[in-house]
Amino acid sequence: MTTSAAPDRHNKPGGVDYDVVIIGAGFAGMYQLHKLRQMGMSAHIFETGDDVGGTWYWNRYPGARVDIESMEYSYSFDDALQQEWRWKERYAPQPELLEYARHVCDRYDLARDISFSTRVNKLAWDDDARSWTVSTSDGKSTTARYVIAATGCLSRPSEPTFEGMEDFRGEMYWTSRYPREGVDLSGKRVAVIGTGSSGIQTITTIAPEVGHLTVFQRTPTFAVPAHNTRISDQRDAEIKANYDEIRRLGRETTVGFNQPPGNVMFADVSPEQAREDLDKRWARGGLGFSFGFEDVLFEPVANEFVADYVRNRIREKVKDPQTAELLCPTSYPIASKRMCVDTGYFETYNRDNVDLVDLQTEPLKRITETGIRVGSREIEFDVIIFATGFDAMTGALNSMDIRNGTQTLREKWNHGPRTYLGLMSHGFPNLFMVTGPQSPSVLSNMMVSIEDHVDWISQALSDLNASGQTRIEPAADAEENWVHTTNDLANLTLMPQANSWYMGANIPGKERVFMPFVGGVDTYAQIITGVRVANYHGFELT
Ligand code: NA7
Repeated sequence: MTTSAAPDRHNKPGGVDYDVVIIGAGFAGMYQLHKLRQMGMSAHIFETGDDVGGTWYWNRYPGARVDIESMEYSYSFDDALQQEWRWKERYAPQPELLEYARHVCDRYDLARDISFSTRVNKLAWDDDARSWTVSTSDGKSTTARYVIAATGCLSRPSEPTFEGMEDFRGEMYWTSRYPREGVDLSGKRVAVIGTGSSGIQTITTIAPEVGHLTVFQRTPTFAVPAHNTRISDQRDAEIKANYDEIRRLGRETTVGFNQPPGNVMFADVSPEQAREDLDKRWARGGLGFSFGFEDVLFEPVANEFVADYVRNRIREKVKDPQTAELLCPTSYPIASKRMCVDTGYFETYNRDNVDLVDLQTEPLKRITETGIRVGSREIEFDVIIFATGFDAMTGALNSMDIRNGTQTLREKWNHGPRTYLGLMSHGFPNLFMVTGPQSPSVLSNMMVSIEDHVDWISQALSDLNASGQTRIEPAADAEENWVHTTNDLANLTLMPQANSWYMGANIPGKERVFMPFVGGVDTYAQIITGVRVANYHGFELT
């Protein structure tokens, strides 16, 4: 599926080429296309990559794996699809996720409406024609009544420049753009910069293969064991027999996936009971670990107790006490940065061929012809792997030149994103975002948030069509209220205390503002449904 379909211009009576242009053929864009087709609307996807899959197309680094259980990190919109697809592992690796994306693409015959290897550079709104002109990297432009940005929350890599990079004579790779044919690292001296999810998965996977591995850590990470395993036929059958119920229960949580029941306040249990609960969650593994106490993200004492529990686990795993202390996060509340799910990450530092460099005590000075200079020493490398993360949530949208005639979206969002419900932004009519900033998105099982948004947007378009209306835009005051609501909710929690990508703090110069909606997917789903039922309250439909 590496062909690039030429857009089939529909030249609809309204004067536009398509009812809808969708940007991105990841999980959001694919479902959106399928849904619009079912509604009888003409739609076309432009996708930068030469295949579907989004995140799972780009992130091919060693050990790349999802951190929500695959049986829940998958589409629920079609029972036949979820019954027929057989996930092999509790946490699917990247190749399996990409295979799933391709299967979905084939199953619903999506590729005929996708232009691959075609990046959207510019969007220009024409209020008289009530259409968007979409300019793409092939030099063409296409018009559409509506545009849906399914551009992903972690799709714009952050590639910090280090002095001297251009001098390095070895090989350099970025986890978010890792070569699809892989890299032979055997026997080589390898550096990994960054210890977020991508870094720790890469480190754990390549350590046994490389000659020597040096990890450059700026901030240590809280990681919970995945306890990854193959999914037995029995387990698969059990889940599939109860899939509807499992999906429903997942949607009724704040995070969009099932986890052991919590609903207790830390203050209401004894330290022994608290420890017992954490032991159980640790033994179960996965991101559900941090949801034992309802107040863990609100109450510093509760948070510190859970953080201390994890630090002690790290100390148990890492033999060298000095290295163990360096790996223990102390500078931010637990779960205020995205937690990682690991498979033997901390134990990797017990290997003779793995070293840790703490960039807080030995700052990274520059990259040289032969390696990296930190503190007062230079370490030689054959390969440097950058696992430095993403310009999250707003990066992909701001990388396009989106104009409404008087302003660009980038200018409007200069001091942080401004949206109504994370779905649209005032001044930019007929432009929807799937899992946009100020929606739950990255704080949830993305598949649930994607389906919720695609369903809402599709229903809105269907209602507009039915009433003969062709323009939708959030009102300025509704947007203002939502921006305040999302900020106020975030400020109730400990989350803004961390220098996280949720806060934009990983990008120099980016406005420090908490971007996702912290109120939970369950509450959020009720809000957007309520808005729709109340005749699109806060939106202006004309
Ligand atoms: P993350 O979680 O943003 O991790 C990036 C890592 O790179 C993190 O440890 C950063 O340290 C580090 N980093 C970034 N810039 C630098 C510079 N200039 N110098 C040294 N170290 C740096 O991205 P991932 O790709 O790992 O994971 C993203 C999400 O994907 C993850 O949360 C899951 O949802 C899946 P910092 O912490 O900023 O000090």
